[in-house]
Amino acid sequence: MKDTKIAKLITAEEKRQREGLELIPSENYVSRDVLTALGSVYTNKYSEGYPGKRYYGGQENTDVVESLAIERAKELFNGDHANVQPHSGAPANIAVYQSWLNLGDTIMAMRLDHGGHLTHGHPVTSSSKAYNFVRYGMKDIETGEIDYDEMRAVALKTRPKIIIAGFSGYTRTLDYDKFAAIGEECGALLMADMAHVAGLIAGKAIENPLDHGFHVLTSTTHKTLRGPRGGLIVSKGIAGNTLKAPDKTIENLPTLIDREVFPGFQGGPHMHTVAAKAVAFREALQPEFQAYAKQIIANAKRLATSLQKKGFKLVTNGTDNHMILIDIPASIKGLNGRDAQETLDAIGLNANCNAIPDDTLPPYRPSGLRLGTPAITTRGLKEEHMDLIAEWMHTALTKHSDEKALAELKNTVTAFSLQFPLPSDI
Ligand code: DSN
Repeated sequence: MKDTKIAKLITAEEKRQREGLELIPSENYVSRDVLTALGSVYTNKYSEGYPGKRYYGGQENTDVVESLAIERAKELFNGDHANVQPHSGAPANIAVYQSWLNLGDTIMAMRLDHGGHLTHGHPVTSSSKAYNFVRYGMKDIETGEIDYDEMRAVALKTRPKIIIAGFSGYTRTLDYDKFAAIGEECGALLMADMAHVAGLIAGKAIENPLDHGFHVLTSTTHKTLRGPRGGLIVSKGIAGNTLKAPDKTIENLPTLIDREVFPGFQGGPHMHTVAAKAVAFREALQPEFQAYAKQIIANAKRLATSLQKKGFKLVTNGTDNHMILIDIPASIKGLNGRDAQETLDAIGLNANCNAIPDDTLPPYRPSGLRLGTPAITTRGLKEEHMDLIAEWMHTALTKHSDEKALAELKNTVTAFSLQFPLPSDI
């Protein structure tokens, strides 16, 4: 590479990733094939429109690439239709909102302080200004159980047009049948924002909302799903002519969504990313992906138990998925989530600070530390390694001002991590 500054920074980032362990639950390590597709000449091509209906010429290859990505996504998630063009999860969510709602309509989503995502109506986002958000949340923070009775009561009173199941900071299982029953009773579109758990669904380690009465799934493609950074929408319904505005019916969802992604919200798709999504979807269709998905959960459960044995207080007292949320002030006196993140960064364990329910600390220095096992599972770590990670975390956080102890731990983590190559190195 002629740009030596950037070349050095790529090498430095490869080293950082090889010598540490990625515990941020929304990150992963992609295969060499995904990187090859991302770095391909498809980045040179404009492809506004959809396969067979483009606004530029020269689409004989892009049409096949996008069609493969669509067919593989449908197969992975048991959908009637897939749109693989959203640039990420936020555009995917906005495209669904805009395809189904009028300005001012009501959406029901998880309380943000109980794990709901920014795009589910956080006051700082544009969707919060366009739509009216109502909430459901946990009945009991100790178990994480959702208060479905209250959810139903609020839904019947406010009549949301969309109910969203999904989160970026929740560690328990959602009961999709209960969501579907409430949605049916109040006539709402059922949308699952599965960004965090898409790989667990694709790997059949947890239930697929589309098999439980949901109408549409949105996702990113780079978390548990282990593809390039990007977005995805899979729905029920029948695709029709995108040039004509159809009635807002469930059957017409594919057409409504396609029109809203392009030209409604985005311009040209990023075809190099679409090619990399197709590669990742093929990988997720292989039997070994199911073993990976199950191992993510087994690792998360073991890590949760190991951390509890070391005295860490976990929000909901455990996990059913890939994610763990630690209440840091309740675990280590005098530390908050950001202190913990920075201390662990120093020894090569990367996690991220996160708010906990009813957090009294501000978002930049919240009480929680969010961990996840997708990336370390990709790397090949198993249950027994979780005990080591819990041990290192405990030592680092209890000796957080002991530079010598942290330097020794950094060496230990580096030596350990180098035994598990990145998939792109294999
Ligand atoms: N930023 C993602 C996460 O870390 O959960 C969600 O968009």
